[in-house]
Amino acid sequence: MKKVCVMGLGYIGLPTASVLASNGYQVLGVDVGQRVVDTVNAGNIHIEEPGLHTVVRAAIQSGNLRASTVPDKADVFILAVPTPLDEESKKADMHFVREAAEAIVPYLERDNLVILESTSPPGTCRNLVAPILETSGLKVGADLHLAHCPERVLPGRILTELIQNDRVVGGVDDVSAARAKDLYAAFVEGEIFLTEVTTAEMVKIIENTFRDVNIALANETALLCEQLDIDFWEVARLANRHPRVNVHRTGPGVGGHCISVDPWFLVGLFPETAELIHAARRRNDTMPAYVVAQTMELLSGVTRPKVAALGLAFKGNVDDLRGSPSLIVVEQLRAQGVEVAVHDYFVRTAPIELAGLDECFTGADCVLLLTDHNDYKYLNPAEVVKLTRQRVLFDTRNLLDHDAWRKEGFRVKVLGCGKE
Ligand code: SAJ
Repeated sequence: MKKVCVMGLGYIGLPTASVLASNGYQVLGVDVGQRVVDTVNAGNIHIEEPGLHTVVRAAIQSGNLRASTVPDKADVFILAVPTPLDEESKKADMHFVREAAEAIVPYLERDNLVILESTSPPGTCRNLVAPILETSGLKVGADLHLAHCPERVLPGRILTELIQNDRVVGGVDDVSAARAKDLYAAFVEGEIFLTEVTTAEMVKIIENTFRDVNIALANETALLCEQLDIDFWEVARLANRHPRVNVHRTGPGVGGHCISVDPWFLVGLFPETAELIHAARRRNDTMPAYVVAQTMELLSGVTRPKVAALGLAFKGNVDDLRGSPSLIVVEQLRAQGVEVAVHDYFVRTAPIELAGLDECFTGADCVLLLTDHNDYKYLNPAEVVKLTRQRVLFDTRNLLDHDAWRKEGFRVKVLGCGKE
């Protein structure tokens, strides 16, 4: 039986550790948090993810999964620690990767395989991880194997996507890539593609950068359409009839912990060259303030205005608040003296107080739709109108049935539409 040591028991490390354990590997999960270790050893979980509790409990009961704060000798080491963005420098904060790599050095033996799963700036395996591993006296590529296998799973669907998604595996040499493929082949049903290590790092970053740049183009197009007094959504719908065009959706900004973060890793490495990527990031980051300015315009002349903000999560149908543009919009409106009541169908705990729908609408001068949770489509404007003070709707996601709201006397503003 092969021994695997997984460094980091978060959103990626814990599911990976428990899936490997349920496929017959003997897995030690390592985390710096004693509470995390105790929780996992008791067969419980410290993060929300559908199906994860069952897999972890089974893995612990089988005896194949154990958690600890210290690593141990193993055949394979997987680094699955966070790589956050340093908000000051806008560069990747690599201290978790550095510390995890340093922590396994005393346990490394000839022929071990080390895999970096964390999304990292291209060059990390060769320039940061390999030199740390070589302080063991073993040479990467000769005595040790090193590969990058970036995670690509969507929170909420992690266990399914961990198994079904295709994987890209990049090795410092062919043997490293082949050895890493053998490990993932134990549970991955998608295709596994082998490549060179820095290429694999770039693949992951460019997937999310591609999306960010396309969303920036949609946002900029929406601003242009507003100036032209035309409708962005009509422009996008018709342009997308072209077989090679896919205009993305405009919105109040780009949130989450991936798309709004990863492009900075390239800008941080190559500030001179990554001009387009930087400009796209800046464009997307202007959107919350633009929505605030438009809302203030809709509220002009209103004394002691109140806004009913719908949706706090960073995107529809999830409870995740990380990097949510809705939070920025709410904070900026409040900073301008607007009373904002916030509703969300999914979010349970938030840094700001949440309200029920009725409480939210009562006395509101503007209904501001920020997150495209599907359930908002079923709001009945004939009921909403009984509670609000003024009949104004600002839909930043083009989600609602605008004719139905207009029928109840609402003035309807849609982000990207010049004409109301
Ligand atoms: N958004 C728009 N307009 C669009 C699409 C998205 O404004 O047309 C906004 C969303 O509202 C949200 C943000 O962008 O605020 C990001 O949402 P998303 O659904 O595009 O992406 P994430 O962050 O949930 O997950 C992404 C995925 N990557 C790609 O689609 C290339 C996922 O597959 C990755 O696993 C994940 O990043 C990750 O972990 O890197």
